[in-house]
Amino acid sequence: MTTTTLLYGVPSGCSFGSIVALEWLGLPYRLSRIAMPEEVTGDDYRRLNPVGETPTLITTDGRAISESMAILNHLGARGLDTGLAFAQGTPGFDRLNQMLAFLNTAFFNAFSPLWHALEHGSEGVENQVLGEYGRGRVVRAHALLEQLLGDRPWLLGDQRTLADAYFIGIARWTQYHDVIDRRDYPNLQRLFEKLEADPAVIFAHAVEAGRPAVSAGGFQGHVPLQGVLGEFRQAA
Ligand SMILES: N[C@@H](CCC(=O)N[C@@H](CS)C(=O)NCC(=O)O)C(=O)O
Repeated sequence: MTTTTLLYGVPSGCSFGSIVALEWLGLPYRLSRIAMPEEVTGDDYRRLNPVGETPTLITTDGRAISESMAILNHLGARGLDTGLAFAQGTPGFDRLNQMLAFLNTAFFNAFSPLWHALEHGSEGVENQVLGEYGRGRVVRAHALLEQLLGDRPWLLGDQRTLADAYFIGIARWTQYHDVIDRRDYPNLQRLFEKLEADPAVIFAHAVEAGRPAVSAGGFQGHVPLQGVLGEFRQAA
């Protein structure tokens, strides 16, 4: 039996949502900090996740799971009593999975052209085309999500779920890409502000920034990648 360990990416990885989820669920867990793009694309990290992306979760029985949706569904199944997730085969599960899938595809991918332009230092026409294409996709994704949320308190309605945890890790990317003013989407702005004031979100920001962080959940400290690899080999 190992302790659940989340390998999260800095700066500003989508793994942020999995940190918030772990805090909300109150499960005991450790974190392992992975620098992007250097460490995440290295041979050591790829032993855990051949795709070379964060997040990766090491489960209590020593398995490595990657892809945020798979990780969130795995964690959710371990905390059904919290109401943050639902049992597979129930309408709640389908609704949560549908929302996670929207966030993981339409919302997440809308930013891809903008990340590409920023990370590859695109210039001239290439930069302009990627910028306009990305802006259009981010606007559309925000408009759709604004409609899906409506005037309800959380993405799935009255109840906070892991979809809200995942949302906040992606929504904050507009700080890198100045393509929308979230105040044009008042429902999303309201949700964003509420989540930014949440102790688990404040904790995740502090962790990413390398500041002292106060866990309201079951955080048991950091472990270096080499430590995770050693344990992973032992469990295999
Ligand atoms: N489909 C994956 C996408 C994961 C992904 O793209 N992760 C990014 C950070 S948000 C990453 O690790 N990028 C590697 C890099 O920047 O080199 C998921 O949902 O977990």
